[in-house]
Amino acid sequence: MADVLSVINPATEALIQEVPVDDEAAVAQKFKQAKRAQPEWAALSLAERIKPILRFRELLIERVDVLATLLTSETGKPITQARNEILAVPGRIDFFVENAADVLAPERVYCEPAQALPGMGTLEEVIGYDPLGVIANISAWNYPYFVGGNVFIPALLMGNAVLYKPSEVAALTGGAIADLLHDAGIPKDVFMPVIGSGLTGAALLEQPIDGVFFTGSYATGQKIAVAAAPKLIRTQLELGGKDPAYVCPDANVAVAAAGLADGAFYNNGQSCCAVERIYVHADVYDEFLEAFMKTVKSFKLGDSTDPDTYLGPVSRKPQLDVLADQVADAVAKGAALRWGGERLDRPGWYFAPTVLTEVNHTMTVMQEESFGPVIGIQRVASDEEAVGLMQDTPYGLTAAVYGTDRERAIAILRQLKTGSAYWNCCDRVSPRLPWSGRGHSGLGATLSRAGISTFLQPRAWHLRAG
Ligand code: TXE
Repeated sequence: MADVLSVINPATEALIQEVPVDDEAAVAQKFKQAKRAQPEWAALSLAERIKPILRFRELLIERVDVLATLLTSETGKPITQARNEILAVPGRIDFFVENAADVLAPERVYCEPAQALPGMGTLEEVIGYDPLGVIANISAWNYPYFVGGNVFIPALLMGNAVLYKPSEVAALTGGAIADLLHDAGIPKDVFMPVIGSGLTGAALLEQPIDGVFFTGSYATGQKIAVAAAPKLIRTQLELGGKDPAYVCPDANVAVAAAGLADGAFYNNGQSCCAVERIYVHADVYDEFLEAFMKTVKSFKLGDSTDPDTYLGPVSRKPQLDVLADQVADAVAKGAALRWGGERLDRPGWYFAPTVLTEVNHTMTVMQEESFGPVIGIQRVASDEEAVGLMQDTPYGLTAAVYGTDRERAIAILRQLKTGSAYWNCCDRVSPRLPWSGRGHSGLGATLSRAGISTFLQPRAWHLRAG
């Protein structure tokens, strides 16, 4: 394991900072501290645990400029999108705080009156809820505030201690999140950042943790599941997708084109629920393509620190080759390259926004997660053809249908195995709804009440009055 992580600015390729890495011994020590601190944290009242979380909420807003600048520097995320991400966290905190008491409340599910026999007083059956204990929160870099906060905020509210491993691509932001929580009053040993690459993540899984909540790729998710299996602990995996969208012949084409262009290219396509495949009915194909291209060409690409920039560099250098390979594979198999298609000749890891048409499912661009500013658009002759193609993936995170007929859209979406279904919208997450994937997109759910109760385990209380 290397001693330091080199944090590089994707927009300039300059070294920002070298960050010390937690080795096996440091990880073991952090686990010990968290294990010792957790019972005291769980013994506080919910109101006492809510207080520092609300202070964290305030600090996010107060320090948004500094935090957004840091996030932009290490991931290349355009500054306006970095601010949007941070300023959306308070809404999620509000949902968690408003629902925490209800989720935690014990439920009396049965009560038997006392009988006139010795030792046979009233019998009550009550379901109580205990925290899991010390959990590992292994996180991705693409939305560190969202994907981290979806775990550590409800986990802390429910009385768990959290060992938080930010991605190596967002290590400085991970440290900043930890500082913010500590400044807000979360005890240092109750929330501990664990800094490093996948090797540090693997070392964390060696510890006798009580649950692992992972966000990242399918490939790593499988490794996490294998490492966690013998421990028999709660294991939650929020993984990638190859999310499809279908434009019906009755769609409002202008709305569909603008929405899907944003869904495909926001955060440079580096969203788990980014639109990755578009199917368009032949009746509206030409009109859609024209409107879609117009929107894509209007996106401002450039310096991530400029508030008007919509497209910055990709966050990881190796992804440039993945994208170039997908484009080359598609073109070799007959796709038409309508726009972009290559790395830009400028400093930084910039890939031109890329639109491919005449694509089909023999091409990797329609099969494997692109996770970048590349989209394939395929013409289809019917709803049935669209459904068949949308289903042709091992992933199942989200799917979208654009059209004016609600029943038709819902009938299409019902046939797809996805955790989220969108009608006339896409690339959207709500704190009130469960965020989950089917198939290779993962296990378990964050957000919604299900995403709070997942940090608890039920206990059956059989209480007989003496
Ligand atoms: O993932 P990686 P990335 C998905 C998104 C894409 C991926 C991108 O669709 O597929 O995440 O994130 C650590 N043992 N989602 O590139 O490489 C690693 O250090 C333990 C889904 O970061 O899998 C990092 O902290 N840990 C989503 C984390 O795992 C290990 C929302 C993820 O790394 C490890 C956002 C190991 N052996 C992104 N190897 C959703 N569905 O909600 C690596 N890591």
